[in-house]
Formats: sequence, structure tokens, C-alpha cells
Amino acid sequence: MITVFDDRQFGHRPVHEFFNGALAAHADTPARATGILRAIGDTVAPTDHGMAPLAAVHDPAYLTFLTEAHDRWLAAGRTGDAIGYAWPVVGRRPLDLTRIDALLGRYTADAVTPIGAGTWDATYWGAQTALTALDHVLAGDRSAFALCRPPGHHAGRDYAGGYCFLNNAAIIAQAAVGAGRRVAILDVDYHHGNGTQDIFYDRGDVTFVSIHADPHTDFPYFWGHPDEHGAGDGLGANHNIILPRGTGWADYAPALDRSLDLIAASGADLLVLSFGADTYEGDPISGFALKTEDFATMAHRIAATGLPTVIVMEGGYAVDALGSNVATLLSGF
Ligand code: OKP
Ligand code: ZN
Repeated sequence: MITVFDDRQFGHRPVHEFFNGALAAHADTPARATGILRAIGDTVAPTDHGMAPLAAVHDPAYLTFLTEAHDRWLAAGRTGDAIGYAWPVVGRRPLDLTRIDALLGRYTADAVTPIGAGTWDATYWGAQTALTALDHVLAGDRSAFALCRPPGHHAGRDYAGGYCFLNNAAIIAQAAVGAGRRVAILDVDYHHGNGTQDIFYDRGDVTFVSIHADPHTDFPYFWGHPDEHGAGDGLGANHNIILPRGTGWADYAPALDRSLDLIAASGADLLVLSFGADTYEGDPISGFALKTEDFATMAHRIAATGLPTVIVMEGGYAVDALGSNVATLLSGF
């Protein structure tokens, strides 16, 4: 299977995130990508598909914000990463926001998603990485791996959040729809893919199934509950399967089988797998208990659907084990 990667993604180097009321070292380190690259070997560079496929999912004003945010931060006399501190929880009339702190409040969802000098280039080339992996699958490859970093599944149409800026899985799902395919997205990251859910919530042409930690106990808290079924044309095309902290393979496997049944019933002919390795037992910010070999079993079951599959990297923070966890998943295909 081909792996697509662009080393401009190393330019995203967030320093801090808020954690338990204080600044802590950010979990999305460049070393995550290094560990994966070391374990899987050769990669191919993405081709540039331009802004159009990004703008097919994201709000143009949000894309402008992402391209300008760090320059505006510097122009305001700040140093380091741009991070918000005030959020418009109560909706108000549209305002002409100009101060960087107001823009950060408008276009970010939390204080764990800082924007640095290299963030836009990194996330842009991450999205191009996913689009190039999709090209390989549309051209007939059975599967392809997009080594994206930063991840994407918490980013919505007009907001960053949960370490994510551009929603790589949603961007390629939309591009695949444009190519005439019927798409399902399976999100197996430990955290609910709230951005992906939000983007497709009222659409019936893209099915979203996510297996994740109960949002009563885990980020992103406000979304990912099992009664979120979709709306309008999308009613019945959104499925959240929650599992308690401590879940190991014995209880994960039935949830995966249920997900694959839902995807088969959707009539999809192309699968986007949002793959987070943070379900691993050693993950420092997560609470499931999958073992490295379980990722091979996970891949066997997904591959048994026969669906052409684009695998998009999301989370996974046990850096020492991340390479072998990803390589094990890929070998299972
Ligand atoms: C991004 B992805 C841990 C707090 C974690 C943010 C998690 C973002 C995860 N106590 N807060 O889904 O892997
Ligand atoms: Zn995650």
C-alpha cells in the first residue's frame, strides 16, 4: 500500500496546550510523524490540488483566518503560538471582527489548538496528502494511507479544535462524492470526530460512523452521544457508538462489527477510515486498552468488507509505540 506524506507537515510544532488548568507540553509533536515514517519506510509526495477541494468543505472566511492568523498574532506584538482566550458561547449578531483575539474566539473551539508560523502550510499539505491518497484509490488501488499531521476530525466547516484545522477525512469524502462515489466514513480514533459529524450531519449522501470514548468522560464532551442520528436528509446516516474507559479488544470488536454492518447497509462503495492509534493501551491522553496486534485484527475485519479504503491518520500519542501500531494496522490490510 502506498503511503503519502509531505514533510512540510513538520512545520506545525505547537508548544503548549491547556491541560487540567495549566499549560502543558502539546501532545501533537512532530516526533509522531517521525515514528510512523521510521516504521513504514518509503512514501510518495502529494500533488497540489489547490484550494478548491478545501473550500468545498470549509467556509472561505475560515480559510482566510487560517492563512492569516499567525501573521495577525505577530502584528499584534505577540510571540509564539496564537491561542484564544475568549469564546462567543452566546450567539450574537454578525460582527466585523478584526482583533486577533476576537478572530481566535470566533474560529477556534478550545485552548488546545494553537496556531504557529508553520501551521497553515502543514495543514494545507496534510489535506493535499489525503487528496493524493484518494487519487490512488480512485485509480484502482485497494487502499492507500495518508500520513496526515496535524489530524483533522475535530475541525468543522468554520472552526479549528482538538488539534485539528482542516478536516482531511471530510475533504476527501467530499472529493470522492464529486467523483461519483458513495462514501462512508468510519472514525476509530479514541475521540469522537465531531467536526466530521458536523460537516455531514444534514446530508444523506455520506454516512458517518464513529466508535469512541463516552463524551460524558472524554473530549470533545459536547458531541458524540449515541442519540445524535443526523438531521433532515441526513437523519439515520450518523451513528455514534460509545465505549467506556478501559475497553479492550473483546468489547471493541462487537462495536466494530456493528459499525461495518451499518456501513454495508449504507450502500457505500468507498470507505474513508479516520484512523487514530490513541485507542492503544499505552496512550498517554486516552483510556482504551487495545494492544498492537489488535490493530491487525481491526484491519482484517475492515478489509473484509471489500471496500476500497483511504486510511487517514488522526490521533495517537504513545510516540514510542505509534510506528509499530500504524505499521501493524497497514499490514493487516
Ligand atoms: C485529538 B484527536 C486529555 C485532554 C485531551 C484534547 C484531545 C484532542 C485529541 N485529558 N484534549 O482526536 O486525537
Ligand atoms: Zn483522538
